[in-house]
Amino acid sequence: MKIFVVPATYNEKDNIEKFITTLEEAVFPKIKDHDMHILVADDNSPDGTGDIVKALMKKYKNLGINQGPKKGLGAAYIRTMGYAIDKLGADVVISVDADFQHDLQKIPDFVAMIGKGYDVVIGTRYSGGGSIPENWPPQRKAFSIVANIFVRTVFMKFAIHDWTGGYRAIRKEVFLKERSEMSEYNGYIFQIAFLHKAVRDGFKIGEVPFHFGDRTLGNSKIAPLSYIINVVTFVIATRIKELLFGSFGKFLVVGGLGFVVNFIVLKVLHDSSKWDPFWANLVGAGIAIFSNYNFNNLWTFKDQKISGFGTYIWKMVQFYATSAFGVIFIQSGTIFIGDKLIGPDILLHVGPLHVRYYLLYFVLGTGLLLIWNFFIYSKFIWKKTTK
Ligand SMILES: Nc1nc2c(ncn2[C@@H]2O[C@H](COP(=O)(O)OP(=O)(O)OP(=O)(O)O)[C@@H](O)[C@H]2O)c(=O)[nH]1
Ligand SMILES: [Mg+2]
Repeated sequence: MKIFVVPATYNEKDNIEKFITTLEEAVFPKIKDHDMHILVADDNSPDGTGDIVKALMKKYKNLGINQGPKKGLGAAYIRTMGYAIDKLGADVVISVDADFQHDLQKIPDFVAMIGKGYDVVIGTRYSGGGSIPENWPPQRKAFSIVANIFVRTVFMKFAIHDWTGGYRAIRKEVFLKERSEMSEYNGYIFQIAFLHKAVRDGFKIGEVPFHFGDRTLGNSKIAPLSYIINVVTFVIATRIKELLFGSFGKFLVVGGLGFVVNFIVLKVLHDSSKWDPFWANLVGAGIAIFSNYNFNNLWTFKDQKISGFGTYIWKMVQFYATSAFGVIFIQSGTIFIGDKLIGPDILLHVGPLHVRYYLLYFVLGTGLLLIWNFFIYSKFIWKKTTK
């Protein structure tokens, strides 16, 4: 494979020469079966980093530089990885910091993992022997750890241990697939956004634990406060969009349709056919659950569509059972508990509105019911099977 190590540089004149010679003299000789290159992603560093690289290019023929205006770390990676893949025939690109915080001796491990069939290999500081610098002040350590736990939890992707790091090997196919969606993530948020899309698209992610060193030369470019704000906003906004436009949003639409079906059947049977409202509603609810089951199967969870008549019937029985359980124990149960503990008849004055408490229990109970149903549907009835 043709592999390009792509260090991002902005004013790294103190580090870049040693960085390149380390790769060329102490790392690449250990990788026998692949064609190794370096393409520096430099944003016209005013300190002359580019000139140092150009001087070294006379000595190392597998060394190149891709320069452009400073638009942030993500933009630099997209530009330079894109150049390596589009113009220079790279099969794999490896992003790495140029300040020696990423242990270069791990590059053979990244390459080996790609060789084993992983599409993206991430360097991880938080699992299996990885670590962050001992001498970091406690608040920086805490932020780094908490930020990763936060991302893993909000995305519900616990198997990935390092979302924010920048040490990664990426197969060309992944880059080409995700590139068009990456243009808005210019800064450090690029790391989280790219990985999130690769995971979403089912690419196989591997991990290489490493010790994250401290910067000893040159200056840090990261602005901690704006970075924290960006991470939180990106992760939460992405998750909400994913839920609303993803399966949770569809589940709500299907449920809303079920509600309408229930209502119409109740009304028709009661008004026109003079049924007792209890029985009319029972039939309406039964038909609504049937409609929910089928629309969820065909639309909400279509990627896990149930097929085969036996499974279809068996899962439908489970669906009716969990729906009934939810209505009886969770929705009605909430009303029951509220009623017993607080009472149904207290009037709440919200501006011109006079709401009785039992209606609040109903709203709360329905909210809990939705969460229960979605949980059971996505984790059991239409459980995702791994590739
Ligand atoms: N091309 C380019 N490189 C950048 C830019 N910002 C940062 N870098 C490089 O990206 C790498 C990571 O940036 P750092 O400033 O080291 O960030 P950090 O590692 O989180 O912070 P420290 O621990 O203080 O070093 C370094 O090699 C930087 O030179 C940018 O806007 N453009
Ligand atoms: Mg650094």
